[in-house]
Amino acid sequence: MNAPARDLHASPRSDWTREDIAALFDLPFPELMFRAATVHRAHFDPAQVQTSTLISIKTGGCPEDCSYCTQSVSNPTGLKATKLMEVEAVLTEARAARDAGASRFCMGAAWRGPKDKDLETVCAMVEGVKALGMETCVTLGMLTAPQAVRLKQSGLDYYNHNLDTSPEFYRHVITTRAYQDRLDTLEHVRDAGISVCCGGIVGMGESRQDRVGLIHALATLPAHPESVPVNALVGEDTRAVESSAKIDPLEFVRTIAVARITMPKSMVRLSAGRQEMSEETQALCFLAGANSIFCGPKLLTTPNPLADSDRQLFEKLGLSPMKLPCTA
Ligand code: SAM
Ligand code: DTB
Ligand code: SF4
Repeated sequence: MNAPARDLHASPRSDWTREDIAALFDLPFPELMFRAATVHRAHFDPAQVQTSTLISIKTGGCPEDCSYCTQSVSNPTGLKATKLMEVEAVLTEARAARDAGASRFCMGAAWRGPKDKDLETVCAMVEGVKALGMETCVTLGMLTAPQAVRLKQSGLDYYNHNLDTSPEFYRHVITTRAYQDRLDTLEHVRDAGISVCCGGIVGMGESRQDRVGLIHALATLPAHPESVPVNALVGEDTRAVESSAKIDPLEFVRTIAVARITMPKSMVRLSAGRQEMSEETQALCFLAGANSIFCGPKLLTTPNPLADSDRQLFEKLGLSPMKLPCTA
């Protein structure tokens, strides 16, 4: 076992090397799970799982060519493009999500980046959702520094912007924006004082080395993202789905475990892909240190487990929804 265990109470490291991370991925599964579960317990109650609800406030017709995305015009999925929702309609959905137990409401728009006029509408949504007592998160594509400051003024808690994959594999996934563009947006968000939600997708035909590269890029950011969503590729009729085999469930669990060990204080979110996952795989993800999920029947455009089946799963596993305020 080449990956040395670290002092659990040391402050989170930002100097991980690719070799360190590859060595973690290579650990025998029981050792990897033990280490991840130990790190998880040092910072969180492993029986508590934070729940967020997603809503697509502007769907489809996106000019970016992300090969995995059902909302890109480069993937003719037949998805109907919509206009930006009205503020009141969004608040009605937020109330329902809160009453169903979600502590965070995440609003996603299929944009390359927001126009300033649309940003004002999103800011009104953020203010309204905050007034309901929920945490807020938005994902609107690339942001300029002043746009990030404007979102902060509206009270936004989190901005989701993913690195998606390793720097090397990135060009196989998206050509209309660069990895550096993503890093720039993350810097604007962090500088504005908004918490960062940043992760990626696995199962797009990338290699183990690319998964190592993704975790390395996340764990060596100037500060670890407060939330790290790990998505398994979902959807139909996209170029990524057509050209890649499904990720092996145990490799997905390993990715969660390595994210937990390298970013010990972050919320690690078991994100897209739960609908296709067995209860056993989800249980292994929670053992590996995942402590957040999306709840509700839909992600942005694709299905997610129904509230009842998540309730049953939580009951079987003795898990409970994390109470606000959570630590991230
Ligand atoms: N347009 C914005 C952007 O790209 O930042 C916001 C929305 S986008 C849907 C947010 C993230 O969701 C993507 O970066 C990607 O990591 C994830 N995602 C999108 N489509 C996915 C899919 N089909 N399967 C898994 N994850 C997906
Ligand atoms: C993230 O990393 N995963 C969520 C959220 N951030 C916005 C999105 C998942 C989208 C899955 C595909 C869909 O439903 O369109
Ligand atoms: Fe557009 Fe975001 Fe989808 Fe890329 S991931 S096509 S930027 S909505």
